[in-house]
Parts: sequence; C-alpha cells; structure tokens
Amino acid sequence: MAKIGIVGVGNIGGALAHSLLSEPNLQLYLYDVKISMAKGKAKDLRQAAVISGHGPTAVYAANDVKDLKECDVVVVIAGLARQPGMDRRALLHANAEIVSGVATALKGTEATVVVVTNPVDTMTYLMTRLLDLPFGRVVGMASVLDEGRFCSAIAKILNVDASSLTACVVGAHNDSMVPLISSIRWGGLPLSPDQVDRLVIGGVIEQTRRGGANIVQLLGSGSAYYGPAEAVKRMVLAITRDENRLVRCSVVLQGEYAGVTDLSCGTPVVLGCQGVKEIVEYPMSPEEFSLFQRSVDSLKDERALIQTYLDASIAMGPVEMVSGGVGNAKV
Ligand code: A3D
Repeated sequence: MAKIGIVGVGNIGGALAHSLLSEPNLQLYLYDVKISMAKGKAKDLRQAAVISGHGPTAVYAANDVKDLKECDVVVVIAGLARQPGMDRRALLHANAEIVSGVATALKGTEATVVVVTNPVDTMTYLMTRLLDLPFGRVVGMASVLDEGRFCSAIAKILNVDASSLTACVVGAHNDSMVPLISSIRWGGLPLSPDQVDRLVIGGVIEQTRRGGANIVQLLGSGSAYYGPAEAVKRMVLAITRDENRLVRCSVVLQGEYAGVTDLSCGTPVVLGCQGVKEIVEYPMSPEEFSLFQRSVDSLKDERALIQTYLDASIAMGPVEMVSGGVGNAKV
C-alpha cells in the first residue's frame, strides 16, 4: 500500500486526489493551510469512492505537513496560481516562501517529492537544495503536461488521433520551453516534410508555449488543473509502480547538455521507485540545442532571486526533528 501525501488541495490537488481514487493500493493524505477545507475534501472523496465502487481507497486529512513525512510520495502543489495577464515568474516570491515552509516541515523525509508549484523549475531547484535528499528524489512536473499540450496542438493541425502521437518538450516550463518538432512520431513514424510544414505554418510551437496562458485567460480566475492533475498522476504511478518510465520531468542537472549544473529544467528521465533513476539527454540539432540553452539561461536569474530563501535556511541551522507520521493524520 503506497502512501501519497498531497500538500495543497486546491484545484490541482483536489483533481489529483479524485483521479487517484480509482487506483488500487493507495492511501491518500491531504494537507492544506486551509485545514478544514482539506478535511472536507477528504470526507467528500471517501464518499465518492463508495459511490463509484472504487472500494477501499483510504483518504485522510492531516493537521500538519509534518504528518506527511512518512509518505512514499509527497506532491507539493501549495501556492498561488496565475491570474489572467500574469506570467509564472510573478509567483516567484510568494511561492518560494510557501515552498520553503513546506520543505522545512518535510526535512528528514524519505519520500520522493514531486513539485508542481510554479515557477516549477525554480521551485524544484529550491526544494532539492532545501531537502538535500539523495539524487533524483525531488522531481518537478511540467514537460508531461507540456507534451500533452504539444500533442493536442499537433493532432488538431494535422487532423490525426492525438493518442497515436508522441513528442518531446525540453527546457524551462515558461515561454522559452522547447517543443521539439524533430521528436514527433505518429504511430512510431517520423512526420513527412509536408506535415512538418503544416505544423510550422499552423503555429504549433507558439500554441504549445501559450497553452497554459490560454487556459488562464479562458478560465478568468486560476490556471489549468485537470491536465496538470493527470500529468502528476502519471508521474506518481511511475514512482509507486517502479515503472522505469521514460518521461520528461524537471530535475537538477548534473552536467548534462554540455555542462549544465545547479539548475532544474525539463529533460527526459527514467522515473521509478525513489524518483529519477537516470537523466537521459535528448539528442538535438544545433538549432534546437541553442534554443534549449537559451531556455536554460532564462532560469538563471530566477535562481539568483531565491538565494535569500536558501541563505535563510542555512542561517536557521539544522531543523529540529519533530516526530510526525501518517499515523497522526486526522480524518
Ligand atoms: P489553487 O486552487 O489556488 O490551490 C492551491 C492550494 O494551496 C490552496 O488550496 C491553498 O490554500 C494551498 N496553500 C497555500 N499555501 C499553503 C501552504 N503553506 N501549505 C499548504 N497549502 C497551502 O491553485 P492550483 O491548484 O490551481 O495551482 C497550484 C500551484 O500549481 C500554483 O502555483 C500553480 O501555478 C501551479 N501549477 C503548475 C503547473 C505546472 O505545469 C507545473 C500547472 C498548473 C498550475
């Protein structure tokens, strides 16, 4: 029975918990700064599981983030979401404050931590540095979602079934992300030159990059959540089932891509129990590679801006280990 903790059960956290109800052998532990709301959602989800016949999925609400420390996977989705006209970077300071607080409470955990809070590459970097877990145990969700948007745009332009498409997006989860046209396969086949021309003329790159902003605009308040929830679910299952699945995730690079280090960004990885087992470099053309480098560079000033949160954590010294545990979770 794998224990999944969800920190922040707003739109994405709620949709994720609901989607995970249909999976066997999981126990869900919900925490939100709005404790009563998390308790309400846990109760609602338990009743939903009974009605849908999904049986004994256990859903609990916790009174403290520390109660999730013994989970196998903790998904961190706590934070502000974009509003129309905002880019993800505008969330940086408010969400760095929240992620730092969550990291402090989780210090000492042995869970694999999946970060969703935006701007996700920098929040993944921050969580990685603050938790100081072995390599691969902190991983960000972004490219799984971006690829869903990429494939959806390709399918519409080419008028083909989206589920027969695969395609890769690398780099930062911002407007500089790099959807790789060379990576697209349709039922395993590369595209014809005519199909590639149609995609370029149809603006597939721009549509992919603007996929999130477009939904923010349409919703009028908040950002996408069904797509992000399904993308996180895919990653959670890859971890709990030890799938060794090749997926694109945000992870702190270790010198890959001609020496990139100390930055988290989207790259193919092998995902299984305990998180990222291996970073797999995507082979790119020189043009694609220079776009990738530009995308990575876009994250450097964000990294500089969160330095204060890292310094504050060092100044605080070792965090006192308060015994927590899913046993303390309250219904
Ligand atoms: P929302 O519905 O507002 O839920 C966020 C939840 O976090 C709320 O219920 C808050 O009460 C809770 N929260 C705030 N501070 C804390 C805290 N300290 N501890 C625990 N809970 C807290 O937002 P959402 O679910 O739509 O989005 C959540 C985050 O995901 C935002 O930062 C979004 O920008 C981000 N997001 C990322 C992607 C990616 O692809 C990476 C996509 C969409 C949204």
